[in-house]
Formats: sequence, C-alpha cells, structure tokens
Amino acid sequence: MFNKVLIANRGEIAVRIIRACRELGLETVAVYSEADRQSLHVRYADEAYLLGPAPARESYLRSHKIIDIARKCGAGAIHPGYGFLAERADFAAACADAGLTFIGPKPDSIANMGDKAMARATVANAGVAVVPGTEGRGNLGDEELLAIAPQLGFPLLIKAQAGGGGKGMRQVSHLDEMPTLIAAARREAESSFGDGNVYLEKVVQGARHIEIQILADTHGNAIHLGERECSLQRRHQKLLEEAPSPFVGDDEELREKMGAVAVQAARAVDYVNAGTVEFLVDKDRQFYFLEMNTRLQVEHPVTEMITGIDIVAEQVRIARGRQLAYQQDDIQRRGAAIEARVNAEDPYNNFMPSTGKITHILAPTGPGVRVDTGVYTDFEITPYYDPMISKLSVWGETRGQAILRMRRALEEYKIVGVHTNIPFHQTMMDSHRFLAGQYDTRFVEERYSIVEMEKDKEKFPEIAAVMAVLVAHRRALETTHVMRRNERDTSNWKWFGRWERMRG
Ligand code: MV4
Repeated sequence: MFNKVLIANRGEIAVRIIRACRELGLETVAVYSEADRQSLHVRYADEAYLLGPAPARESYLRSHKIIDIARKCGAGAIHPGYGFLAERADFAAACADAGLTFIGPKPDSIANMGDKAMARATVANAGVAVVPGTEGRGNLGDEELLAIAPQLGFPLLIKAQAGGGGKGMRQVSHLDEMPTLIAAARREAESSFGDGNVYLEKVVQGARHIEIQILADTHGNAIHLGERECSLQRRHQKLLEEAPSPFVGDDEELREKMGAVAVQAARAVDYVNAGTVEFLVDKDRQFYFLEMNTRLQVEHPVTEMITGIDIVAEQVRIARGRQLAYQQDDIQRRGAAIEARVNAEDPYNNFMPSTGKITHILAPTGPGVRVDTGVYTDFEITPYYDPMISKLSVWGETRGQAILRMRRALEEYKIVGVHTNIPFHQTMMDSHRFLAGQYDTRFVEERYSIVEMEKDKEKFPEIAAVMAVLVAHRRALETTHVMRRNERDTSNWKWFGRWERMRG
C-alpha cells in the first residue's frame, strides 16, 4: 500500500491529481522540465525533481528516470495523467517491475486497446457492435485490403492500427484511389507510431462522438458514469465537451444501452481503473465502438460535475485495492455540465498557436464554475507542450442554465499577453446549432465561421443587445426547450426573432 504518489505529468492535470492526493492524505511528488521550474504543479507538490530540458523526449517521456526518482524518494505509486506515458504498456509494466503501483489499467489492457484493430476484434468477440470492417483478420497486405474493400463498400476509411486520434486516417471514395491512399496512410502511421499497419472501416456519415466513462476495481466490479458529448472538435482536437449529451437527451434507454455495452467492452480486456469507451452514434441512434482510451481523460470534469464523483480520487482508491464505493444503481446524474478548453491560439487566424508571456490573467469563479489550470500571471506559453491554458467547466440545473453560466464565465475571463480561443467559445454560446444541441463532428470545420458569426452581430446590433439581455433573464430556461425543437438552418437572428414571436 502506498502513501506517496509521483505525478508523471505537468500543467493542469498534474495539479488536478495533486489535489486529489492531498484530499486523500497522500504525499505528492512532482517532476518537471527546465521550462516548468515555476509551474503550479511544482509549487503544489510536497517534493519536486528536475527531469531535464523542455522537449518531452528529454523530460516527461524519460520513463526510466521517472521510475528511478520514484524509488529514490519513496513514492509507492505513479499517476501518469493523460498524454506522455499514460498509454504506454511498457511503462506500466516497468512500474510493476520496479515494485511501483501504476495508477491505471494493467499493461495487457493498455496494449490490447492500443492496437485499434485488436481492440475491435476483442470487443466484437464480446458482443459489442463495431463499424463493419476488417476486424479479426490480422495484419493485412495491400492486395488483401484492395480485395476486401469492394465487399465493404465505399466510402470507407483506412485507419492506422497503432493509431487513434485520426493520425494516418484516409477516406476512400473509389477503388482506383485506394493504392495511393493506403501508401500515404502507411507512411504517416509509420512515422507517427513506428507501425505502418492499417485496417479498413466503413464510414459512418454525420456521426456524433459520444463516450462513456468507466470505473472498474480489482475485485471485478465495473460501472459506468454516463456519457460525454465530444463532437465539437477541430482537426481531431476537442474544443468543448458536455454531459449529458444533448443528442442522447432524455433517451434513458439509449444511455443505459451504451453504458452497458461500454462496461462489456471494458470487461473484455479485464479492465481496471478509470477508462473511456468511445462510440460513433449515427442519425438513427445506432452506436458503434470506436476505441477505448485507457487513461484519465482531459474532459473528465463534466462527468464529475453531474455525478458528484471525484474520478481521480476513485482512481487512487482503486489502485490501493479498494472496492468501488458505488454500484451502478448508486450513480445519479443531475443537471448539465459544459467544459470549454481555453487554448493559447487565435480563432481569427485559423487557430494558429499563440506563444508568449501571459501578462495578466483573471479567471472566473462563482456558483457552478470550475477552472482547472496550471498557469498564472507571468507564465510563459511555450511551443514545447500543448497550448491549453485551462479548462473552464460550468454546471447548471439544466443545459440552458449551464450555457448562461458559460457565457457569464467567458465574459469574466480576462487573459492578456497571448491570443486565446475565448471568442470562439463565446460565438459558440450564441450559435443556434449549438444551442439546439444539433452538431456533429463536422460542425466546426464545415459549418462554423467566427468571422461570419461576428458579421451577423454587427448587422443586427439592436437584436444582439436584446438577445443578450433576454438570455440573461430567468425565463431563459424555457428557451432551451424551444431551441431544441423546430431548429432550422437559418441565421441565429432569424431564429431568435421566431423564438421571440413564439414567446408572444
Ligand atoms: C470514423 C468516422 C466515421 N466512420 N470511423 C476520427 C478520429 C478517430 N478516433 C476516429 N475518427 C473517426 N472515425 C468511421 N467508421 C469519423 C471519425 C471522425 C471523428 C470521430 C470522432 C470525433 C471527431 C471526428 C472528426 C472527423 C472524423
């Protein structure tokens, strides 16, 4: 049993994990790169050790050095956070070999889900629906892929076996273009993952990306904490997540079915600790296993906010060999939560990364608002790590109230020194498609333009003002219901006028 935890990560997630450990009465050890000497995670931990220069390869990815530090300072466990070493089966195994508890699943579960083709075959065997494809056929050569493709039908996707996150993915519309695209996918997969193997899947068009949070202990108990809607992405980077999914809505049957299937998928790899099962959900509410992430996810706070469960604390308890404190029937969801990822990037300039010193920062607080961050005034945003400044999460009794809170919180948020995507989130909170909950994974890239939305506002300043006042009004609760029905592809302002008339 361990009493001291080393956090093998940086930034907001390292801070989040330190907080959970402190509340559990455990000592904490931070590790950091030369670029992170002044970071919050270093200040909040009981002890901190330098790993090396800024590049991840020379710091946060140095698994042997991290394990060495843990042993020398008497930490009995390592929490990997997300990214870096979180989904490296060899690292989880090396921890065990060194007599350390890896706060996460077993190495075999990580490896089994890390190979996306193997993961599909494994869960399909356990009775989980996967998108029709080449699962269970082993590594396929070009000739075999070309032979199978017409049977699957087009359009289809070439995906990297070692992949995930869209890397090495290619969409194919005709057999003729397939050889070139297979070669390109293999090349990208080889350079990203050192594994050029690919497999095929039929395309699910206009799908939503909905994922289920899982908790499983070492005693064979496994439960789910409901879903998160993650369809708002750009180039496979999530920008905003919410729970519950407005698409699932009050379809409890669909929610329970997805939850049960996710637990089934987790059990198929003998899963322990926190994990997430991703699904594609089509317009007919059919859902298909996409992949399983064998780690704590960035967007876990929205699930925490609607269930009241501290997922990181549960991870630590599970790693200490405790039974889950909850059975499935104990899990209750209340209200709605939204998380906006606040990134140092310029939404007016194609989301270009924005580096430099944050000269001033004032984060929102108040009822129903949570900010997870690792930065502060004078913090330098460098190009070495991901550009996330913070996760701004809000809770409301209804989705409408959560949206109003998000608007208020975004307005309060002041960040000077770097560009941020706060204006993106602000226009999203005005987007009638978002308000109506009618968005899929193509929304940001294909249907959204911050410039066009802001022009709309200039054209109708008086309506914009009226709307701002009205939505702040208590009766805005009603609006979400109106907005969810009869939504049409008209401008926000036409839609708003119609809503006004309906309110009469
Ligand atoms: C798909 C798909 C449609 N059909 N698979 C993208 C990242 C990787 N995790 C899988 N991805 C997709 N796989 C089939 N059979 C559409 C996507 C996809 C997507 C998925 C989730 C969130 C955002 C996305 C954006 C574009 C494409």
